[in-house]
Amino acid sequence: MELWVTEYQTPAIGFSCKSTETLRVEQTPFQHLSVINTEQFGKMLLLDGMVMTTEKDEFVYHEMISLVACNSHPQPENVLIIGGGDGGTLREVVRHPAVKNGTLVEIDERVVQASRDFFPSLACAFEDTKSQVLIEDGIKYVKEHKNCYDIVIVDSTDPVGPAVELFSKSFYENVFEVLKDDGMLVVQSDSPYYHPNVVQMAYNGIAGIFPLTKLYLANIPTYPSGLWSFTIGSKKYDPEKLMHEYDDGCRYYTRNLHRAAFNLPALVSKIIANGE
Ligand code: SPD
Repeated sequence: MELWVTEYQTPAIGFSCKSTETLRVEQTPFQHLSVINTEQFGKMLLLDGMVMTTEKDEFVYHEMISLVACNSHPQPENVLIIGGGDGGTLREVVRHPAVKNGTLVEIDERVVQASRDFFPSLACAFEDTKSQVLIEDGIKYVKEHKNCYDIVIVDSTDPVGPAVELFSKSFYENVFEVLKDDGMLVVQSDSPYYHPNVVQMAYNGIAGIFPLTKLYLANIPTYPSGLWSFTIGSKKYDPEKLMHEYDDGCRYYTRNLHRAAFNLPALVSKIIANGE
């Protein structure tokens, strides 16, 4: 019998994968977690029925959420990751030569454990000497720390369940405070095709606080519509301008793609200009 797993990306669109094996299904204290094996993308982690990462295309998201900021900040020494419990973003951050410390604050220990159990190529980051992994509420963490990070990366789920507040103005205000005077914030800001309202919410929330806000794009096959956005809020440096040219071993990110990713299709420019 064939087993197909579907993520309902909107009430009218589903993304289905043929599954060869169910590896884990559990309700954690925070969300529904599953790990399956798929014919097309290898192992896949889902939270609340949404695809978080897969073995075959994880590199796109993790390189793009990490390296754009790390290469555009002159001294990205201390980097804080909120969420990202699978470890993929941490892996990209700590391999950057200018980074001295990568701190991961993940609320759900079961996500970290699932990664340790099924995604060794992501979980390898947990053992890096530059890494620190804290099982804590990232929202509380940023309220309690001030002026200590060069970059904050919010590697959240989409704004449902525990991630809703990670898209709020008050959270962005606290992130502004946790950053040093020349710091940068990067968030994953959803699909311009399917969730333009989320793109706007993240962009406007950040632009209301940070002096410089820019959006960039990447193509991620397993995320809704394939076209995915990231938003950067910067206190000082222009995220389009390269201060480092580190792209060793990358499979998606290149220094040329860095610049290209900020060249937006007209429909996306219109969304962030609050058009329809
Ligand atoms: N639509 C899914 C967006 C998920 C973004 N975060 C994924 C976590 C991967 N480290």
